This record gives sequence, C-alpha cells and structure tokens, in this order.
Amino acid sequence: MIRKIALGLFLCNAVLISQSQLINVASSANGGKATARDYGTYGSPRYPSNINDGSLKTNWAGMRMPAWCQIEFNQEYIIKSVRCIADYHTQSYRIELSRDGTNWKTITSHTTPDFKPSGESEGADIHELQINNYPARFVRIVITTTDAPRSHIFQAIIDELEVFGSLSEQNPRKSIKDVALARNGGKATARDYGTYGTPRYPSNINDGNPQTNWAGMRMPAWCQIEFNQEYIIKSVRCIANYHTQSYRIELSRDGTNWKTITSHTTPDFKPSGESEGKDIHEVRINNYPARFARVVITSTDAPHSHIFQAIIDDLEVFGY
Ligand SMILES: [Ca+2]
Ligand SMILES: [Ca+2]
Repeated sequence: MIRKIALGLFLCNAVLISQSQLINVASSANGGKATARDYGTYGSPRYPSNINDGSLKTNWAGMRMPAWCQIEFNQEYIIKSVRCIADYHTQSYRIELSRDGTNWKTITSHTTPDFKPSGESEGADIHELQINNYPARFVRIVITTTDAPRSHIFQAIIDELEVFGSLSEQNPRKSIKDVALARNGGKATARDYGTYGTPRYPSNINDGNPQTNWAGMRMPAWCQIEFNQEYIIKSVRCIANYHTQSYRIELSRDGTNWKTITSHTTPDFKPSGESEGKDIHEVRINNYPARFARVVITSTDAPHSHIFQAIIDDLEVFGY
C-alpha cells in the first residue's frame, strides 16, 4: 500500500516536471537569492528575501530612493516572462536582467496606476510581461518614483518578483538554423563591394553558396547581416577567402551597439585563386541575443591598389 502511494506521487511529480518546462527561477525554493540596497522594519523586518518567498503576504520595503532589490538565480536560465507584484508607495519602476550582475538590460519600465497607499491588502499592482528568450542569471527591480513622503520609513514596497525561465539545455535543438541565410530572412549590406569578372555583392555572403563571395574594396572592409528578428545565437561560422588576414565578428541587438565575439587571424596562405586558401573559423557562443551580425576585416595581404582588399565566401550564424 505504501509503495503504491509512493509510486503514484513519483509519477505525478514526473509528469508535472516534463509538462511544465518553465519554472519560477527567482523563487528561493528554486535557488534564487535576494539582496537589496536596504530594507525597512515596521512591525516586522521587510527583508529582501520576502520578495521571492512565494508569499504575497510578505514584502520587501526599500528605505531610500532609488530603491532596488535583485535576485541571483542558481544558474543562467532562458527567461520567458516576468511578473511583479508591487505594493503601496511604489509608483514607477524598471525591471532589468543581467547575465553577469554588471551589465543590465531593461526589459520593462512601468508606472503603477494611482492607487491609495493605505494598507498592504490594498493597491497591489500586478505587472506581467513576456520576454523573447533572454538569457540571464540576475533580475533587478529599481524603483524610481514613490508617493511616500521623504520622511516615511518605507519608500517602496514589492510583494513578489517572479521570473519564469527554462534551462538552456532544454531548448529544442531541431529549431536551430542559420538565421543569417537569405532564405531565412537575413539581409546583407556592406561598406562597399568590388567587381572583377562578376560583382561581388554583399548578398553573396549569406546565399548559402561557398562558390560566391563578397569582396570589400577599402579597409577596414565590413559586411553585416540583419536577421528577420532577434534570435539567441549559439555559434558563428565564417568562411574567409583570399586577402582576408585578420577580422573580428560582432553581434548586436540594435545595429548600433556591438559585441565582439571573436578576433581571428587566418593562417598565412597563398592569395592565389578562389579555390585555394579558404579559412574556416567557427566559434561557439553561449546564448547571445542578437538581430545583427557583422564581420569587420582589419588587415589584408592585398596591395593598396588591388580591387579586392578582403573576400568572404559565407558568414553563417546559428541560433533559434
Ligand atoms: Ca513575498
Ligand atoms: Ca557565398
């Protein structure tokens, strides 16, 4: 009888885990650790740990503005949604995510409706938003405006901050594709392109054909690809051809701020003909979100007078 019950519980548990890939990764039950700028005491201490204890009856209260509280997860997760239950005095806040606890990305700026700041059971404001697979190990809420007078012990109160995510390893492998590819929506542009025999268009860099190439005429030569949306990038592969000596590959979410993911120097091969001297360089990336990829060639072995300063056959960017 006892064994039957135990087995039943086990099966029930297993089904729950397999069906719901998403868990509240911020909750202390799942390993989340909360810290804050400070916390106030009125009746009972309003510890930072009250923000992720799973109870709406407990809260964290910040004493100075801007008040902030952050939660570190027990590892990095792919974040799908965030839910914040703000309580009295909290007027405007932003929620940020971070992979390293240093560089933060604002995912929402929110102003609560004008409710009466009179008692914990009143005026809770629930704000929920969906996030497109952002990898993070930290979440932070920063309260920027309050309706409390300056003398008040509590400047801002948050009941609970929930962050739903899944392990990176649970991402379906089958959906990973070359998001740079033209037929997957990638659009290539470049600083310029040269013609010798045929025009070496930027679009040759993401046509999936290693027999065609883009050729830059001036240094530093660059070519970039905009994907049809933001993806989580897992790896990049660049097939460089003759004259291309050193380059870096960068990723960006907005086409303005770039992150260098690799700096590479090709081996010293003979710059004599397209079928020779290809250099294939592949880099694995730990889930970087991006909508743009760019290759910037920084050194060439071509003489200054040469039409082609750098040639790239293909730039492949794998993500989901
Ligand atoms: Ca709580
Ligand atoms: Ca090509």
